Amino acid sequence: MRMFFDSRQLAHAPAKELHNGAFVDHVETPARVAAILAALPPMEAPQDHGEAPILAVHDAGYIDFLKTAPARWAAAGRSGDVMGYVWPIVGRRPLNLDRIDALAGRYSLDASTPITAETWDTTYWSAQSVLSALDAVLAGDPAAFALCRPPGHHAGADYLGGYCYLNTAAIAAQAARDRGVAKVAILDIDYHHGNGTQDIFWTRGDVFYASLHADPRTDYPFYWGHADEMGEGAGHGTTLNLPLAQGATLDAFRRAQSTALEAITRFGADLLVLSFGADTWEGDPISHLKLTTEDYAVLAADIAACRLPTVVAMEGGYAVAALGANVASLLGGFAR
Ligand code: OKP
Ligand code: ZN
Repeated sequence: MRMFFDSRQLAHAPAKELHNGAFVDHVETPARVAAILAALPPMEAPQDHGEAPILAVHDAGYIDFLKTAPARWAAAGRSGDVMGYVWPIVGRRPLNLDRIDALAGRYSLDASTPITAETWDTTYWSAQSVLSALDAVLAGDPAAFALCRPPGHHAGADYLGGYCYLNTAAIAAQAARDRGVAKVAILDIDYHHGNGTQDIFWTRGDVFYASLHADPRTDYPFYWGHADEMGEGAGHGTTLNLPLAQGATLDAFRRAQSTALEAITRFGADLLVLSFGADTWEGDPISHLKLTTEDYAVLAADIAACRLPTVVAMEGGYAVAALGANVASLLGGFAR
Protein backbone atom coordinates (compact mmCIF):
# COMPACT_ATOMS: atom_id res chain seq x y z
CA MET A 1 0.00 0.00 0.00
CA ARG A 2 1.34 3.46 -0.87
CA MET A 3 1.76 5.72 2.15
CA PHE A 4 2.27 9.48 2.29
CA PHE A 5 3.90 11.80 4.80
CA ASP A 6 5.86 15.06 4.62
CA SER A 7 8.55 15.81 7.22
CA ARG A 8 7.17 19.36 7.51
CA GLN A 9 4.25 17.75 9.38
CA LEU A 10 6.59 17.37 12.38
CA ALA A 11 7.06 21.09 13.02
CA HIS A 12 3.85 22.08 14.83
CA ALA A 13 4.23 21.50 18.57
CA PRO A 14 1.89 23.55 20.80
CA ALA A 15 2.93 23.77 24.46
CA LYS A 16 -0.28 23.46 26.45
CA GLU A 17 -3.99 22.71 26.11
CA LEU A 18 -6.90 23.36 28.45
CA HIS A 19 -8.03 19.97 29.74
CA ASN A 20 -10.64 19.50 32.49
CA GLY A 21 -9.94 22.96 33.90
CA ALA A 22 -6.14 22.93 33.86
CA PHE A 23 -3.40 23.65 31.36
CA VAL A 24 -1.60 20.40 30.62
CA ASP A 25 1.08 19.40 28.11
CA HIS A 26 -0.35 19.19 24.59
CA VAL A 27 -1.18 15.55 23.81
CA GLU A 28 -0.98 15.75 20.01
CA THR A 29 2.83 15.65 19.74
CA PRO A 30 5.31 15.12 16.86
CA ALA A 31 6.36 11.93 18.69
CA ARG A 32 3.09 10.37 17.52
CA VAL A 33 4.10 10.35 13.86
CA ALA A 34 7.68 9.45 14.73
CA ALA A 35 6.34 6.28 16.38
CA ILE A 36 4.20 5.43 13.33
CA LEU A 37 7.09 6.06 10.92
CA ALA A 38 9.35 3.78 12.96
CA ALA A 39 6.87 0.89 12.65
CA LEU A 40 6.22 1.09 8.88
CA PRO A 41 8.26 1.01 5.67
CA PRO A 42 9.48 4.41 4.38
CA MET A 43 6.71 6.69 3.14
CA GLU A 44 6.51 8.86 0.02
CA ALA A 45 6.54 12.64 0.19
CA PRO A 46 3.26 14.07 -1.10
CA GLN A 47 2.82 16.15 -4.25
CA ASP A 48 1.89 19.80 -3.75
CA HIS A 49 -1.72 20.34 -4.90
CA GLY A 50 -1.78 23.97 -3.80
CA GLU A 51 -4.50 25.72 -1.80
CA ALA A 52 -7.45 25.22 -4.16
CA PRO A 53 -8.56 21.84 -2.72
CA ILE A 54 -8.28 23.32 0.80
CA LEU A 55 -10.39 26.35 -0.16
CA ALA A 56 -12.95 24.01 -1.74
CA VAL A 57 -13.80 22.99 1.86
CA HIS A 58 -12.66 25.83 4.11
CA ASP A 59 -13.77 29.47 4.43
CA ALA A 60 -11.24 31.96 2.98
CA GLY A 61 -11.44 34.18 6.08
CA TYR A 62 -10.63 31.21 8.28
CA ILE A 63 -7.62 30.24 6.16
CA ASP A 64 -6.36 33.82 6.32
CA PHE A 65 -6.78 33.71 10.11
CA LEU A 66 -4.75 30.46 10.37
CA LYS A 67 -1.90 31.97 8.37
CA THR A 68 -1.82 35.38 10.06
CA ALA A 69 -2.76 34.56 13.67
CA PRO A 70 0.84 34.09 14.95
CA ALA A 71 1.91 37.50 13.55
CA ARG A 72 -1.22 39.19 14.92
CA TRP A 73 -0.55 37.56 18.29
CA ALA A 74 3.04 38.85 18.34
CA ALA A 75 1.84 42.31 17.24
CA ALA A 76 -0.49 42.33 20.25
CA GLY A 77 2.58 41.83 22.43
CA ARG A 78 1.90 38.20 23.28
CA SER A 79 4.35 35.33 23.59
CA GLY A 80 3.52 31.63 23.34
CA ASP A 81 0.78 30.03 21.27
CA VAL A 82 -2.41 31.65 19.96
CA MET A 83 -5.48 30.60 21.91
CA GLY A 84 -8.91 32.18 22.23
CA TYR A 85 -10.76 32.67 25.47
CA VAL A 86 -14.11 34.20 24.37
CA TRP A 87 -16.40 32.26 22.06
CA PRO A 88 -19.43 33.79 20.31
CA ILE A 89 -22.48 31.81 21.42
CA VAL A 90 -24.58 30.75 18.42
CA GLY A 91 -26.98 33.51 17.41
CA ARG A 92 -24.89 36.49 18.55
CA ARG A 93 -24.21 39.24 15.99
CA PRO A 94 -21.67 38.15 13.35
CA LEU A 95 -19.42 41.19 13.85
CA ASN A 96 -16.29 41.66 11.77
CA LEU A 97 -13.83 42.33 14.58
CA ASP A 98 -10.11 42.75 14.20
CA ARG A 99 -8.68 42.00 17.65
CA ILE A 100 -6.75 38.72 17.66
CA ASP A 101 -8.68 37.40 20.67
CA ALA A 102 -12.00 38.10 18.95
CA LEU A 103 -10.82 36.27 15.86
CA ALA A 104 -9.42 33.36 17.89
CA GLY A 105 -12.87 32.87 19.43
CA ARG A 106 -14.71 33.39 16.16
CA TYR A 107 -12.66 30.72 14.38
CA SER A 108 -12.33 28.10 17.11
CA LEU A 109 -14.33 25.52 18.97
CA ASP A 110 -12.24 25.00 22.10
CA ALA A 111 -8.98 25.81 23.92
CA SER A 112 -7.24 22.52 23.20
CA THR A 113 -6.04 23.67 19.77
CA PRO A 114 -3.39 26.42 19.94
CA ILE A 115 -1.85 27.98 16.82
CA THR A 116 1.94 28.22 16.59
CA ALA A 117 4.14 29.83 13.94
CA GLU A 118 4.52 26.34 12.42
CA THR A 119 0.84 25.36 12.41
CA TRP A 120 -0.07 26.53 8.91
CA ASP A 121 2.80 24.72 7.19
CA THR A 122 2.25 21.55 9.19
CA THR A 123 -1.48 21.36 8.53
CA TYR A 124 -0.98 22.37 4.86
CA TRP A 125 1.29 19.37 4.29
CA SER A 126 -1.07 17.10 6.20
CA ALA A 127 -3.70 18.08 3.62
CA GLN A 128 -1.23 17.45 0.77
CA SER A 129 -0.58 13.95 2.15
CA VAL A 130 -4.26 13.03 2.02
CA LEU A 131 -4.59 14.52 -1.48
CA SER A 132 -1.66 12.37 -2.64
CA ALA A 133 -3.25 9.25 -1.14
CA LEU A 134 -6.39 10.17 -3.09
CA ASP A 135 -4.29 10.42 -6.28
CA ALA A 136 -3.04 6.86 -5.69
CA VAL A 137 -6.57 5.54 -5.24
CA LEU A 138 -7.92 7.42 -8.27
CA ALA A 139 -5.05 5.91 -10.28
CA GLY A 140 -6.35 2.45 -9.40
CA ASP A 141 -4.82 1.40 -6.09
CA PRO A 142 -7.42 -0.34 -3.88
CA ALA A 143 -6.23 1.63 -0.82
CA ALA A 144 -3.67 4.24 0.21
CA PHE A 145 -2.60 5.70 3.57
CA ALA A 146 -2.06 9.34 4.51
CA LEU A 147 -0.19 9.87 7.76
CA CYS A 148 -2.10 13.04 8.49
CA ARG A 149 -0.84 15.10 11.38
CA PRO A 150 -2.29 17.18 12.84
CA PRO A 151 -5.60 15.31 12.61
CA GLY A 152 -8.59 16.87 10.85
CA HIS A 153 -12.05 15.64 11.72
CA HIS A 154 -12.94 18.25 14.39
CA ALA A 155 -12.16 21.17 12.05
CA GLY A 156 -15.21 22.71 10.36
CA ALA A 157 -15.35 24.91 7.29
CA ASP A 158 -14.54 27.96 9.43
CA TYR A 159 -13.30 26.66 12.75
CA LEU A 160 -10.45 24.75 14.38
CA GLY A 161 -10.82 22.47 17.40
CA GLY A 162 -9.83 19.15 18.93
CA TYR A 163 -6.18 19.44 17.73
CA CYS A 164 -7.51 19.88 14.14
CA TYR A 165 -7.04 22.86 11.76
CA LEU A 166 -7.76 21.59 8.24
CA ASN A 167 -10.24 18.77 7.75
CA THR A 168 -8.17 16.27 5.79
CA ALA A 169 -10.94 13.68 5.33
CA ALA A 170 -13.31 16.36 4.05
CA ILE A 171 -10.64 17.79 1.73
CA ALA A 172 -10.09 14.32 0.23
CA ALA A 173 -13.83 13.66 -0.11
CA GLN A 174 -14.46 17.02 -1.79
CA ALA A 175 -11.45 16.60 -4.10
CA ALA A 176 -12.78 13.18 -5.13
CA ARG A 177 -16.15 14.78 -5.96
CA ASP A 178 -14.44 17.55 -7.92
CA ARG A 179 -12.51 14.95 -9.89
CA GLY A 180 -15.67 13.16 -10.98
CA VAL A 181 -16.40 10.60 -8.27
CA ALA A 182 -20.20 10.70 -7.98
CA LYS A 183 -20.74 9.43 -4.44
CA VAL A 184 -18.23 9.51 -1.60
CA ALA A 185 -18.59 7.98 1.86
CA ILE A 186 -16.58 8.91 4.94
CA LEU A 187 -16.35 6.30 7.69
CA ASP A 188 -14.96 7.78 10.91
CA ILE A 189 -13.71 5.24 13.47
CA ASP A 190 -11.72 7.62 15.67
CA TYR A 191 -12.74 7.51 19.35
CA HIS A 192 -14.22 11.02 19.06
CA HIS A 193 -17.08 12.17 16.87
CA GLY A 194 -15.91 14.05 13.78
CA ASN A 195 -18.07 17.13 14.28
CA GLY A 196 -16.21 19.13 11.61
CA THR A 197 -16.72 16.52 8.92
CA GLN A 198 -20.38 16.18 9.87
CA ASP A 199 -20.89 19.96 9.73
CA ILE A 200 -19.16 20.31 6.35
CA PHE A 201 -21.41 17.71 4.66
CA TRP A 202 -24.54 18.22 6.82
CA THR A 203 -26.75 19.40 3.93
CA ARG A 204 -25.05 17.38 1.19
CA GLY A 205 -26.63 14.32 -0.42
CA ASP A 206 -23.49 13.38 -2.37
CA VAL A 207 -21.23 12.67 0.61
CA PHE A 208 -22.25 10.17 3.30
CA TYR A 209 -20.80 10.62 6.78
CA ALA A 210 -20.91 7.67 9.19
CA SER A 211 -19.22 7.79 12.60
CA LEU A 212 -18.58 5.35 15.44
CA HIS A 213 -17.49 7.15 18.58
CA ALA A 214 -17.78 7.39 22.34
CA ASP A 215 -21.20 8.69 23.35
CA PRO A 216 -21.05 12.51 23.30
CA ARG A 217 -23.04 12.57 26.55
CA THR A 218 -19.78 11.43 28.21
CA ASP A 219 -17.10 12.50 25.75
CA TYR A 220 -15.75 15.38 23.68
CA PRO A 221 -17.12 17.09 21.54
CA PHE A 222 -20.40 16.78 23.53
CA TYR A 223 -22.59 18.89 21.22
CA TRP A 224 -22.32 16.66 18.14
CA GLY A 225 -22.58 12.94 17.41
CA HIS A 226 -25.86 12.02 19.05
CA ALA A 227 -27.82 9.24 17.36
CA ASP A 228 -30.67 11.53 16.27
CA GLU A 229 -28.39 13.74 14.11
CA MET A 230 -29.09 12.62 10.52
CA GLY A 231 -28.37 15.63 8.29
CA GLU A 232 -30.74 18.21 6.80
CA GLY A 233 -32.18 19.18 3.43
CA ALA A 234 -30.53 17.26 0.59
CA GLY A 235 -28.32 15.71 3.29
CA HIS A 236 -31.17 14.26 5.34
CA GLY A 237 -30.30 10.59 5.86
CA THR A 238 -26.67 10.87 4.72
CA THR A 239 -25.31 11.38 8.24
CA LEU A 240 -25.22 8.32 10.51
CA ASN A 241 -24.10 8.48 14.14
CA LEU A 242 -23.44 5.32 16.13
CA PRO A 243 -22.43 6.30 19.68
CA LEU A 244 -20.84 3.61 21.86
CA ALA A 245 -20.69 3.31 25.65
CA GLN A 246 -17.31 3.75 27.31
CA GLY A 247 -15.68 0.36 27.84
CA ALA A 248 -16.98 -1.17 24.59
CA THR A 249 -14.82 -3.96 23.10
CA LEU A 250 -14.43 -5.35 19.57
CA ASP A 251 -17.85 -7.08 19.51
CA ALA A 252 -19.86 -3.88 19.92
CA PHE A 253 -17.48 -1.87 17.77
CA ARG A 254 -17.54 -4.40 14.94
CA ARG A 255 -21.35 -4.62 15.01
CA ALA A 256 -21.64 -0.85 14.78
CA GLN A 257 -19.09 -0.76 11.97
CA SER A 258 -21.12 -3.36 10.05
CA THR A 259 -24.21 -1.15 10.44
CA ALA A 260 -22.22 1.77 9.04
CA LEU A 261 -20.80 -0.27 6.15
CA GLU A 262 -24.27 -1.56 5.23
CA ALA A 263 -25.56 2.02 5.12
CA ILE A 264 -22.59 3.09 2.98
CA THR A 265 -23.25 0.21 0.60
CA ARG A 266 -26.96 1.11 0.36
CA PHE A 267 -25.95 4.73 -0.34
CA GLY A 268 -24.00 3.43 -3.34
CA ALA A 269 -20.62 4.98 -2.53
CA ASP A 270 -17.98 4.89 -5.26
CA LEU A 271 -15.08 5.76 -2.94
CA LEU A 272 -14.44 5.58 0.80
CA VAL A 273 -12.44 7.91 3.02
CA LEU A 274 -11.60 6.24 6.34
CA SER A 275 -10.93 8.61 9.23
CA PHE A 276 -8.83 6.32 11.39
CA GLY A 277 -7.98 7.09 14.99
CA ALA A 278 -6.11 4.61 17.16
CA ASP A 279 -7.43 6.32 20.29
CA THR A 280 -9.98 3.50 20.56
CA TRP A 281 -7.08 1.34 21.82
CA GLU A 282 -7.47 -0.05 25.35
CA GLY A 283 -4.48 1.87 26.75
CA ASP A 284 -5.14 5.29 25.22
CA PRO A 285 -4.46 8.01 27.82
CA ILE A 286 -7.46 10.25 26.96
CA SER A 287 -10.04 7.69 25.82
CA HIS A 288 -12.18 4.85 27.17
CA LEU A 289 -12.82 2.15 24.57
CA LYS A 290 -11.18 -1.26 24.75
CA LEU A 291 -9.90 -2.32 21.33
CA THR A 292 -6.71 -4.39 21.14
CA THR A 293 -3.92 -4.06 18.59
CA GLU A 294 -5.13 -7.23 16.81
CA ASP A 295 -8.68 -5.85 16.58
CA TYR A 296 -7.62 -3.21 14.05
CA ALA A 297 -6.77 -5.89 11.48
CA VAL A 298 -10.25 -7.42 11.95
CA LEU A 299 -11.94 -4.04 11.45
CA ALA A 300 -9.81 -3.29 8.37
CA ALA A 301 -10.64 -6.67 6.83
CA ASP A 302 -14.37 -5.95 7.26
CA ILE A 303 -13.89 -2.57 5.55
CA ALA A 304 -11.78 -4.04 2.73
CA ALA A 305 -14.47 -6.69 2.11
CA CYS A 306 -16.73 -3.86 0.83
CA ARG A 307 -14.30 -3.51 -2.10
CA LEU A 308 -14.49 0.29 -2.22
CA PRO A 309 -11.38 2.25 -3.24
CA THR A 310 -10.25 3.56 0.15
CA VAL A 311 -8.22 6.55 1.30
CA VAL A 312 -7.11 6.05 4.90
CA ALA A 313 -6.52 9.34 6.74
CA MET A 314 -4.86 9.26 10.16
CA GLU A 315 -6.77 11.03 12.92
CA GLY A 316 -6.08 10.52 16.67
CA GLY A 317 -4.27 8.01 18.88
CA TYR A 318 -2.26 9.18 21.89
CA ALA A 319 -0.64 6.06 23.38
CA VAL A 320 2.61 6.76 21.58
CA ALA A 321 4.36 3.50 22.49
CA ALA A 322 1.53 1.42 20.95
CA LEU A 323 0.69 3.70 18.03
CA GLY A 324 3.05 2.14 15.48
CA ALA A 325 1.77 -1.38 16.13
CA ASN A 326 -1.85 -0.24 16.04
CA VAL A 327 -1.49 1.53 12.68
CA ALA A 328 0.51 -1.38 11.26
CA SER A 329 -2.24 -3.78 12.36
CA LEU A 330 -4.93 -1.72 10.61
CA LEU A 331 -2.97 -1.38 7.38
CA GLY A 332 -2.07 -5.08 7.51
CA GLY A 333 -5.78 -5.87 7.65
CA PHE A 334 -6.27 -4.14 4.29
CA ALA A 335 -3.49 -6.18 2.73
CA ARG A 336 -4.96 -9.52 3.84
C1 OKP B 1 -8.80 14.70 18.73
B1 OKP B 1 -9.05 13.44 17.90
C2 OKP B 1 -11.29 16.12 27.33
C3 OKP B 1 -10.41 16.95 26.45
C4 OKP B 1 -10.54 16.54 25.05
C5 OKP B 1 -9.84 17.20 22.83
C6 OKP B 1 -9.77 15.85 22.24
C7 OKP B 1 -9.49 15.92 20.78
C8 OKP B 1 -9.25 14.59 20.15
N1 OKP B 1 -11.21 16.55 28.68
N2 OKP B 1 -9.61 17.23 24.24
O1 OKP B 1 -10.38 13.12 17.66
O2 OKP B 1 -8.34 12.28 18.34
ZN1 ZN C 1 -9.97 11.13 18.65
